Amino acid sequence: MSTQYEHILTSRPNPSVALITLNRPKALNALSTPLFLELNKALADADADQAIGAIVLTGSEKAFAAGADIKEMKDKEFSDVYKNNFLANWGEMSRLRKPVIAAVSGYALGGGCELALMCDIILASPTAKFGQPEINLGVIPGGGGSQRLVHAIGKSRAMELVLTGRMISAQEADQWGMVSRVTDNVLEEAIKMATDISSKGQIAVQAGKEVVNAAYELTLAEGLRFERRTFHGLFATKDQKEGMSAFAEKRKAEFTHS
Ligand code: CO8
Repeated sequence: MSTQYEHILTSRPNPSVALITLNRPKALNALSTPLFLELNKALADADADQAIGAIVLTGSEKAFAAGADIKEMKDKEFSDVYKNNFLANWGEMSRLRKPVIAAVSGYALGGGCELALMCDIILASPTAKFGQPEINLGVIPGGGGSQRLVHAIGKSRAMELVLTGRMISAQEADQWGMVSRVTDNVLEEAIKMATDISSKGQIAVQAGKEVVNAAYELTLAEGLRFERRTFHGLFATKDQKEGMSAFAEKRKAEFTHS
């Protein structure tokens, strides 16, 4: 993780956790194409690094990200965005196999809210504000918000956010089930959670992520079958033998991710 970036910061709070911080403070971390190219590279590197078990994505105190960069978008024409498939590579996050935890403080608006929704777990600080204000710009969400919000908070609430552009507080997002929880030390808690996840067998963690995400795509019967087959498959791993033996022998499991 030694690559130098202009729009993000990368670090390792500990050897098993990658921390990526969006870093365009003057623009409230507005998401631009150059920022996404860097973010995609940092995410792919962390995903490929065998020592890393989980990734934390955060912004600043004031903004996780205040949306796609409106100044970059404002003069684009249909022919540009269609021909160049604008935003198509902004969703790389959802192809990662390792879990990503969003630690959200301040504004998570438009593409910022959608980026948080692409993560596997969202932790929010009490200052977090979520919203899809694209309607005020004459457009609609373009990074998955209209779809992922329906799954996360239901149609009526998703429709309200998309059609009014209203911002909701961390507390409301919590009540609506959009975030895992609200916590004062959001980054610290996210790193702690990522460290905890990294201490599990990574094959089981990746399988857990895969089966939960399958619920978005499959019918209940297909999802249950996929979960059971994946569960069966884990009996081929050393981590299953170690985890269950350790329980029986009343000791802590030493997973080898194999
Ligand atoms: N794009 C570009 N610049 C921005 C953005 C943005 N989204 N948000 C803030 N900035 C800039 C401001 O222009 C300002 O720059 P400058 O100092 O040069 O004038 C600086 O950040 C600080 O912003 P403000 O002065 O406005 O700060 P305030 O504290 O007064 O207000 C707000 C904060 C309420 C967050 C306000 O900045 C705001 O409303 N921002 C725009 C929010 C928005 O509409 N977001 C949706 C954008 S459209 C979108 O996201 C489409 C999604 C596409 C898919 C993405 C896939 C992941």
